[in-house]
Amino acid sequence: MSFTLAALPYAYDALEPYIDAKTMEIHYSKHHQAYVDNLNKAIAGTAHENEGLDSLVKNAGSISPAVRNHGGGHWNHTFFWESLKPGGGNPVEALEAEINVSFGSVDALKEKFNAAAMARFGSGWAWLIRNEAGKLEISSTPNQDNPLMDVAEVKGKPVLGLDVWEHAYYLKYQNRRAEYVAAYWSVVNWEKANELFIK
Ligand code: MN3
Repeated sequence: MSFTLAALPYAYDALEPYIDAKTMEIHYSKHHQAYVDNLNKAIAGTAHENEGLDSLVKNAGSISPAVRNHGGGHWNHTFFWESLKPGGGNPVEALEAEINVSFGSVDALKEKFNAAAMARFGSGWAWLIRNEAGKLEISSTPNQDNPLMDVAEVKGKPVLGLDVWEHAYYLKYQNRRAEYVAAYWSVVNWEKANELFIK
C-alpha cells in the first residue's frame, strides 16, 4: 500500500490573512508531499508495507526513526489541514462545555495552548488532546511526534494541533511565532474539534 496526499479541503488563499497562500502552497505541496513520499520509501519492502497510518504512528517508536518522522509528518499535516477552516469561530457544544470545566474559559485554554506553542524549542507541535482519563489536556511534541505515539510523553487523542515548525509561518511572520500562534485562533475548525472530542 502506498500513501497519497489528500486534496486540501480549501484553496491555498482561503485562510488569508492569518495563514498566507504562499505558505499554504509550499507547506502542503512540498513539505507534506515530502512526508508522504518519504514514508512510502520507509515502509516499501518491509513488514509494515501494508499497515495503516494510525497503526504506524501508534507504534512509530518501535518501528523506525523514518516512520516516526515521516509517518508522524503525514498524520500531523493531514490532521492540521482538517482542523483549520476559513472564518474560524468559537468552540461548540460538548467541547465548549468541557473547555469551561477543564480550563475555566476559552481564553484560559488559549493562553495555556499558546504558552505550549511558544515553549516548544525548535520544531514541533502544540496540542489540545483528550487524555487517557477522558479529560482535556494541553501538550506539545518535538519534531513530527504526536500524542498518539508510543514515544509521546503525554498521550491522548488530538482535538486540536498547531504546527510550530518555522516552515509553517516564516514567510509571513519571520521570527514572530507569537503572532502566528495568535492568528491561528481565527481559523480553527471548532466543529471538527468537537467531532474529534466526542468520538
Ligand atoms: Mn509543517
